[in-house]
Amino acid sequence: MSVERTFSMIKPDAVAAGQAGEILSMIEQAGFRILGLRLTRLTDAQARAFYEVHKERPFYGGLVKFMTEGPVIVMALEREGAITKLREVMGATNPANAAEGTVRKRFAANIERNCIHGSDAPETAATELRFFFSTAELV
Ligand code: 3AN
Repeated sequence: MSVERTFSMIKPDAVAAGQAGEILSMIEQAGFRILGLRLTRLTDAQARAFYEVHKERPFYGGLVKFMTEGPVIVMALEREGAITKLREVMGATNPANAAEGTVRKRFAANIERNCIHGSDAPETAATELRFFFSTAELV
């Protein structure tokens, strides 16, 4: 397995509930190095662009509304096999199906308000990292 980078975002539900510290701690304890981290609030246009792949899905409007309701924390992360490992730490999209000890099992309310985002493939990781971070700021 090679060292790779992935993108993650702590979503508005978890930031508002004061769960960001515990989620970050779970990420660090899983061996990730934090290369970049910022609190920001997505605009409607940013949320629409970020989730463009879901634009035909019935939940798209609700998802955009949720993702813009409050601040998020965006992160650039690095470790061996980062993309797969982060998805393990996150747990299944629907928290009802998430394994014990995962972020979504511990904190997520439902399939939409599910606390955390993580890139699902190398191409999306590269695109999503570029969406939020410049190469120069990732050290
Ligand atoms: P993941 O975040 O696990 O990669 P995706 O990419 O299928 O899952 O979905 C992106 C986001 O869209 C999810 N994190 C969740 O907030 C929302 N979402 C996915 N499926 C549904 C659904 N059936 N109903 C409502 N929201 C959904």
